[in-house]
Amino acid sequence: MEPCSWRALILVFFLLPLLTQGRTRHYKFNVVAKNFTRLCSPKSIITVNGRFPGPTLYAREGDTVIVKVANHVQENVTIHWHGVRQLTTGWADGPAYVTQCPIQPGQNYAYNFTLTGQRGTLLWHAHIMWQRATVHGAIVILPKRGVPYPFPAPHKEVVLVLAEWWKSDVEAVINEALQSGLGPNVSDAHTINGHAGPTSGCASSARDGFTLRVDQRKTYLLRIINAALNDDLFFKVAGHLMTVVEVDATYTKPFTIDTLLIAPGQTTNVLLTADQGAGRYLVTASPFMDSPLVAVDNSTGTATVQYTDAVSTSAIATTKLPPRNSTSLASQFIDSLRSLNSKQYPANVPSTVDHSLLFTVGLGVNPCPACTNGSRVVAAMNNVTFMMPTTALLQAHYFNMSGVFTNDFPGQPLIAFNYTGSGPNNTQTMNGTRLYRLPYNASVQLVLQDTGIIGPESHPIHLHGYNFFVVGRGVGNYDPATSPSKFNLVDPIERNTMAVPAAGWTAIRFRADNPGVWFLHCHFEVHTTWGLKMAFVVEDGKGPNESLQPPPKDLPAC
Ligand SMILES: *[C@@H]1O[C@H](CO)[C@@H](O)[C@H](O)[C@H]1NC(C)=O
Ligand SMILES: *[C@@H]1O[C@H](CO)[C@@H](O)[C@H](O)[C@H]1NC(C)=O
Ligand SMILES: *[C@@H]1O[C@H](CO)[C@@H](O)[C@H](O)[C@H]1NC(C)=O
Ligand SMILES: *[C@@H]1O[C@H](CO)[C@@H](O)[C@H](O)[C@H]1NC(C)=O
Ligand SMILES: *[C@@H]1O[C@H](CO)[C@@H](O)[C@H](O)[C@H]1NC(C)=O
Ligand SMILES: *[C@@H]1O[C@H](CO)[C@@H](O)[C@H](O)[C@H]1NC(C)=O
Ligand SMILES: *[C@@H]1O[C@H](CO)[C@@H](O)[C@H](O)[C@H]1NC(C)=O
Ligand SMILES: *[C@@H]1O[C@H](CO)[C@@H](O)[C@H](O)[C@H]1NC(C)=O
Ligand SMILES: *[C@@H]1O[C@H](CO)[C@@H](O)[C@H](O)[C@H]1NC(C)=O
Ligand SMILES: *[C@@H]1O[C@H](CO)[C@@H](O)[C@H](O)[C@H]1NC(C)=O
Ligand SMILES: *[C@@H]1O[C@H](CO)[C@@H](O)[C@H](O)[C@H]1NC(C)=O
Ligand SMILES: *[C@@H]1O[C@H](CO)[C@@H](O)[C@H](O)[C@H]1NC(C)=O
Ligand SMILES: [Cu+2]
Repeated sequence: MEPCSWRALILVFFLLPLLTQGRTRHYKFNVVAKNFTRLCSPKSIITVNGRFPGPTLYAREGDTVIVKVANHVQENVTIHWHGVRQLTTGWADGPAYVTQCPIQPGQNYAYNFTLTGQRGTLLWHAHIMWQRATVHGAIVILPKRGVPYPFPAPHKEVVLVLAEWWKSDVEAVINEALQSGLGPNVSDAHTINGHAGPTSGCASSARDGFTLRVDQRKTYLLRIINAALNDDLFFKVAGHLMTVVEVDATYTKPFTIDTLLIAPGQTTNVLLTADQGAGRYLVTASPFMDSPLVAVDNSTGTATVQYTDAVSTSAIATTKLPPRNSTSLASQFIDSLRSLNSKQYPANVPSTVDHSLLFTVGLGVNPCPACTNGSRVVAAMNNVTFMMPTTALLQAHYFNMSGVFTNDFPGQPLIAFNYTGSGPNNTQTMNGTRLYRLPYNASVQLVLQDTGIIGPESHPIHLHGYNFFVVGRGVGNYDPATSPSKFNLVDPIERNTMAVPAAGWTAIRFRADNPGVWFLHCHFEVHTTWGLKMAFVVEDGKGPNESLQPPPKDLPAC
């Protein structure tokens, strides 16, 4: 053979696959305690590498990521890569007792996964107890090398992590609530990149706060993440509009707004052009809560957009905060979201449905003689308050262990009632570790229906291992006879976390093409703790790459 053909062969069989397959990125996450003094009431917090928020994980679509997590604290730890599909690698997903036993003090575990078919912003966070309050950070997945964004290239990219800060230890907060049977204390501050901002009452100094420096007329890509535990947040930049281009690592049809809404676990990428006069502009993160019964942290987290030519002592331009109960503003934002649905990034919405499910989501009240009111607030899906097992569900599934879970999670409510009305007189729930089984590649339609038990409330529901399409949404009770006629099966938004509206419903569709055990839960941590969670078991397929991989050798044991 001619030497040049050899070279061509080397290119085709060796170099090209290397270029397109993506590289392997190694990260080391040391979970350590840190005395944190920047915010009000200095305290010891659990962090990754001593940082709050934690380090940003950068990769490209197609890359394999290996994160070695070493637990140097006294608590059990797990890390979840929120929104990463984890195709056949459920062992690396992270929720404690769902896909793995915890990494115990002194132990290590290497999370090993490949970023397939996703690009954009996601987040990682601890997935055990309330640890994710301080153990979280961004995941930035850049497009494959040479592939442009489907929007004008920004001058710079900036990660903005929104979170909640408690003066007390967070585990003490939830433990106190579990003892009393009542709701936990609300947080004391909202933060932006680990700062509460000068006006928050929770800052270390009058000059505290994250500052985003911008050049006039330049455009910035803001990668906004809501890492808060229990609060939906409105986000604004005084005097500026934002163009939404991506949510949960899927591209959207661009639309322009002055206020965006972001629920815990969601991410939103926006383009912001510095098109105002040189100056300083306030950035705000303030709560959205349209259920009057629910206590919420009313504080506003703030940051500053500062033009390079602005005088750093100049007055800051402020903005009118959205009312915390503004359902209309929230709905307007959610209704504006559409998948990009281009030739390159199509919306592959399942057009037929094999499993049509309706799950109620909401609260309940169970007897508790030792509690303050003789009862405790719990939460449930289809009236099942999920009990965490002491063996990981994925292990139990893979090794055919009996006695850990049952396969009888109800696909429909066992008792139908006026879900958004004053509700059943009996508000008790049942305990269970019940899962719902799906054959490989089944197409699923799931309607999540809020209940008015105790009071209606919005719930940001997150599905692990999948993206889903939000095909419909409405107020009141879902009506199988009339509601589907309004579904959008063309360009619905594709994401991994979406809010079920208070006293309303949301319908999602997905194809069960990822074998494993996948957690579905409210991303308000208080509701997850109370039992608003369940899991799907997705069986293996018959073809190559359609089976769950064997567990890694260093998978922690219980
Ligand atoms: C935090 O401060 C306390 C009291 O000063 C000290 O005992 C502890 O060792 C410090 N912890 C860390 C992780 O630095
Ligand atoms: C990560 O997973 C891949 C594919 O499953 C495997 O080939 C590789 O050896 C793993 N790497 C480590 C460090 O475990
Ligand atoms: C919760 O708030 C109450 C009332 O302010 C306070 O007495 C209690 O100590 C707080 N609990 C924790 C764990 O911070
Ligand atoms: C927050 O604001 C609402 C509405 O103004 C009010 O009803 C509520 O009591 C406030 N909550 C707290 C914890 O301050
Ligand atoms: C929102 O709360 C304010 C009081 O804080 C109240 O006047 C207003 O009616 C509420 N709006 C809605 C839509 O509930
Ligand atoms: C618990 O009791 C208090 C008064 O003791 C009452 O205000 C509150 O509504 C009760 N909460 C629930 C959830 O029953
Ligand atoms: C579990 O059961 C399935 C079906 O009976 C079988 O194919 C599989 O090999 C079993 N797995 C283990 C680890 O025993
Ligand atoms: C359900 O309850 C709501 C709120 O009370 C009420 O407006 C509605 O008419 C009820 N629906 C039915 C079918 O009874
Ligand atoms: C609840 O109890 C009331 C009073 O006993 C009764 O009128 C009503 O029909 C009951 N509602 C339901 C949904 O059972
Ligand atoms: C929920 O389960 C409890 C306990 O089994 C039962 O008493 C109650 O009627 C059920 N409620 C609904 C709405 O299914
Ligand atoms: C349900 O589980 C809780 C928490 O483990 C327990 O306190 C309660 O007694 C259980 N309820 C029933 C009806 O088994
Ligand atoms: C840590 O996890 C192990 C394994 O599940 C469990 O036995 C132990 O009780 C946990 N420790 C704490 C402090 O929760
Ligand atoms: Cu919830």
